[in-house]
Amino acid sequence: MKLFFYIVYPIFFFAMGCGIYVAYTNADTLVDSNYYENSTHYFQTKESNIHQGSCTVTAGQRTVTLNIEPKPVKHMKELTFSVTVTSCDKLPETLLLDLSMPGMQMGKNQVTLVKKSGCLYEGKGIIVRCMSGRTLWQATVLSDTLNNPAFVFNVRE
Ligand SMILES: [Cu+2]
Repeated sequence: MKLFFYIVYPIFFFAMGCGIYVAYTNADTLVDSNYYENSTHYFQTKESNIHQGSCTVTAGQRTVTLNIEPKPVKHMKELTFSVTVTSCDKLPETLLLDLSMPGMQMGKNQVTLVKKSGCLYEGKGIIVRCMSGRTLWQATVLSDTLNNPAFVFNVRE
């Protein structure tokens, strides 16, 4: 009987050791290394009230502010999108603003924002009316330097 435990115990601990080893080596694929960064980004993309004023998100040391005129922001109307970045050093003369619907595949809709003065970028575009009746849209500044800041807002009738 004693001999039986002498054999079973090493096998048991070996199996446990293997389990811990596998858990450690797989840990990186299960949990994002920038988990905290991603979660803060999530809170940044909560809905903003674009109808009252501009919306600001922070991107590292910079802040990115989106404004859409005229207000309230409506579908099928020519809109002026302005993005102000502080500070805007090392940024190109144009930025792309991607208009999409969260969780929905819409046609590609991108507005080219041209640097007007200082750190202000401006461009014109149209937000189409969605067949589903949903009005939640997301405007994303496509810039790796800025960590692709996104603004989520509801478009009015
Ligand atoms: Cu849609």
